[in-house]
Amino acid sequence: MRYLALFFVALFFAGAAIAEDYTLTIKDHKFQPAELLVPSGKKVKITVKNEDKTPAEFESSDLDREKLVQGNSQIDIYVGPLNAGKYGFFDDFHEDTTKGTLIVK
Ligand SMILES: [Cu+2]
Repeated sequence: MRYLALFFVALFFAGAAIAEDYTLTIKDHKFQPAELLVPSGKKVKITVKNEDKTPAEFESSDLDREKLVQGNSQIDIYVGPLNAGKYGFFDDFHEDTTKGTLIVK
């Protein structure tokens, strides 16, 4: 019985460590959604799907991330646990049109 309780405690902490999944799509050189809402204090996995034919580079100095996304492909980015606030990001290859904000609440 005691071991069973320990098992559930371990399961609980394992669950807390698993990242929540979010998707960010790049289409026609725009991020969809332009504002992505994620929870504070949690590890977050963001899949960046590039539906354009041209490569993009997901970049954020706020999040300290920079990663190439080839055309018609996707990458995963892990961030957090983050404090509540707003974190800007953009496509370094199309900085004028392709930008967004990660809103952490
Ligand atoms: Cu860059």
